[in-house]
This record gives sequence, C-alpha cells and structure tokens, in this order.
Amino acid sequence: MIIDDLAPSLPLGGPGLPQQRRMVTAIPGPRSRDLLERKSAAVAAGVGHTVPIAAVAAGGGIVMDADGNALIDLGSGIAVTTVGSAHPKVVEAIAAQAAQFTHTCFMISPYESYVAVAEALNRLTPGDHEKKTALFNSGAEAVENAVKIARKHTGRQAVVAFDHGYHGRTNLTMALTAKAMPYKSGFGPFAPEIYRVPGSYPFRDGLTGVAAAARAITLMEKQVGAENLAAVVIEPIQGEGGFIVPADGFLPAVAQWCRDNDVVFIVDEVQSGFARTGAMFASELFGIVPDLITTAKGMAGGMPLAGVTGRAEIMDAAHAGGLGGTYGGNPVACAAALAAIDAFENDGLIERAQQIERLMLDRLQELAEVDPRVGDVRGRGAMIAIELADPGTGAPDAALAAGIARACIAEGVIVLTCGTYGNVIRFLPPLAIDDELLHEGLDVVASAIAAH
Ligand code: PLZ
Repeated sequence: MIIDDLAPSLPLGGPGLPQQRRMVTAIPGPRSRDLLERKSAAVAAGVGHTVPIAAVAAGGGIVMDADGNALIDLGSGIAVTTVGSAHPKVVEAIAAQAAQFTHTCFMISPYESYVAVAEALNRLTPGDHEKKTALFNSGAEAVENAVKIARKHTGRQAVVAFDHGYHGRTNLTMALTAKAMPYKSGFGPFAPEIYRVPGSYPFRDGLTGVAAAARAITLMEKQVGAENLAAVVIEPIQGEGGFIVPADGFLPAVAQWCRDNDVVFIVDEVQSGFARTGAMFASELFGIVPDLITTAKGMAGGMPLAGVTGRAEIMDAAHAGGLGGTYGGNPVACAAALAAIDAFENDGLIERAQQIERLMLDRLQELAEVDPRVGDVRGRGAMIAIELADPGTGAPDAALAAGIARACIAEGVIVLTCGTYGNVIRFLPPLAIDDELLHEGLDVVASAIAAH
C-alpha cells in the first residue's frame, strides 16, 4: 500500500505543484519499483509503460512520483493534459458535477452538459455549415462511429486510410491503423473493406503535396473505386506514425477529390485537436473543412471523452438508437470538457501553443545544424518532433531514438518516441508549462543526443 503510506504527505497536483525538476533517486526509485513489481504481477503484460515511475501528482509542466522525483513533462499523457493536469477550473467542475450526479446514461435521461459540449464542438470545429455531434469515451470509439455514420450516409462500405496512420486499438480501428508491431500483430483477423494508400511524408518521399495527393487519388480510383468508397480517414498531422506534417496542398487536394466523389472526408483530430497545434484544430492550418471530425484527448482536461462532429445531414443518417453506448458523454467528463473548453477559448492557449512552437523549433533546429543524425525537425504548435536517421543513407535510427528517450527519462524528462520506424522523438508539453522548464527539458534532450 505504498500510496496509502504516503497519503498524508502527497502534494496536490495542478499549477500549485512546484515547477522544478528534482531528482532525489535514480528512476525508478524504491517506491516506484514496488508499484511496478505489483503491476507486473497484477496487470496484463500487454499493457506496457514507458516511464518507470509511480505517478502521484501532476500539474503545470511537472509529473511527480512516489519517491519525490519531479519530472519535466514533455508528453502530456499522450497529448491529453493540454490545459495542464488538475487544471483548477477542470477540478472544480468535476467535483461539482460528481456531487450532483455521476451518471444517468444520456440515452436514458439526457442532461445539459452533454448538449452543451455538442454545441461547443459544433461551434468550434472548422466550417460554418450546420453541424451535429455524438459523444463517446475514447478516440478509437469516435473513429469507429465516424465510419459507421459515413457508411450509413453513403450506403457504401469501403474506407481508405493512409500509410503511417493511427486510429486506435479496437478491431475496426486496428484495421485502419498502419503499424503491425505493437498494435496489430497476432490480433487479426481485421475488419474488411479497409484500403491503405500512401500519404505525404516530405522528409522521406520528396513529393510535392499535389503529387502525393495524385498518387493517393489514382490508387483510390483504380483499386477501390470512388463508387464503393464511403469515407477517407486521415490525421491532418500524423501522430503515432511520426508527427508527419503533409506537404502543402496534399490535404486540400484529397478533400476536394472526396467532395467531387461524394466520399465522406473524416479528419481524425484526436491527437491534433484543441489548441495542440497552435490552432483550435489542425485542419485550420491546412485550410481544410472536414465532413466529420473526431476529437478526444485534450478536449476534457484528462477525463475520457470523445466526439464525432460534422455535417448535420451526414450525422443524422444513423437511425435513432443506432449510435450510443452506456457511458458516452458521461456527465463528469462533459463538465470537465466545458471547463477545459473555457480555458482553450479564454486563457490564450492557442497563442501559448504558437509560442511553444517557436521556442521548440528554434532549439531543435540548432541541434539539427550541429548533428546530422537529426534528419528532420517538424511539427506545429506544441506537437513537435525530431526524426533520427543515418546522415548518409537516411536509414531510420530507432536504436538512437530509444537510447536518447531512455537517457532523458533517467534525467527526469518525460519524452515519447513514435513513428512507423520508431525513430522519431516527439514533444507534447502541456500548454501550462513555463518557458524555463521547457528550456531545461530541451537542455536535457540536447545533452542526451550529444552523449549518444
Ligand atoms: N486517433 C489520431 O492519436 C490515440 C494511442 C497510444 P484512444 N493515440 C495514442 C496507444 O499506444 O494506445 C489516437 C490518435 C488518433 C485515434 C486515437 C485513439 O484514441 O483514446 O487511445 O482510443
């Protein structure tokens, strides 16, 4: 009961948590090690972890462990705590709603907060057409429901996803996800009528956006047939696949082709949405308007909540009772989302993401100039990455990425890797982080690269 032993001395999370990196033990410290031993005895081996600590508090740009180590957070729990962990407005909204009621099931007795989140999503997502929303629990569930809706609307079955795409771990979303290990291997058979085409990966394909779109469109026309295609599902900036920013013109050309062929254009903004990229939605950066957009992660300040929002006539295609789930749009999660959305709209978080972009890109470009193994520096807002590759051949260097990430974590800086080839280090700081911590985190990253 290591956490109970600690309870009287546990710090509160949120912005009050001292914003300083502090290492008092090696990672993992003894208390964390105890928890990790219990984890491996009690939790299924398939549920891995990258940072070997027992987390007890988080806030601003810090995650604190049971041993008293304070780590700089450049991961936000995979782009979730964008407003910060334990944001005061979010905590207050959760407590107030929990005291009121925790659940009625929206499909049994509807409540206002769900409707208010739907109204906010309809208002905030790109495009000024009439929109409707349905809420779910996870990003995968949102993507899966977007596909259901698109199929019902079009009466077609085929769905196109992209190389390096990631959309979740359920059966349908595994089929949409590109990477076999660790997401798919051994878990088939996968859902039928999913087709994969190449996207735009400027660092590796060297194609203009228009040429990359033409390549994808030819495959869709020749190998799938527009008349069979219900939807195209795409991340505007690919997340797990390597923070790949498509070349200019790629996304608008694919969107236009979908429009011309009555194919539902589904943009998966589960990772890129809600101020993460320096715009409320990454779609805005590329001038695209999704027919359906999926959201989750940052929307509810750490609570599980996801949405599908889109053109009213498409969203209304499913018959009454065709969409839903026991917990979808849970009232506590909706209250948290309304508080987080208030912060996104009123606390300057979009501008903060833009400042973080400049700071991080400057620092990382400096690193790339002196170290040719840093082959590419890319991203938008607080969704930035470096791709590590052999300077001569361009071969992906996953071992280098893993070594650097391990060294950062040992020094108390949480970084995550990603990419189909595992050779990308991504940075997803909470927007609540201060510049000093961000610089210190990047200093540690720079030393780790230099030492490898
Ligand atoms: N779509 C674009 O990024 C989740 C997954 C990490 P869920 N990404 C992090 C892991 O190893 O499971 C994600 C995403 C995009 C969909 C999802 C799925 O969202 O809330 O994890 O289901």
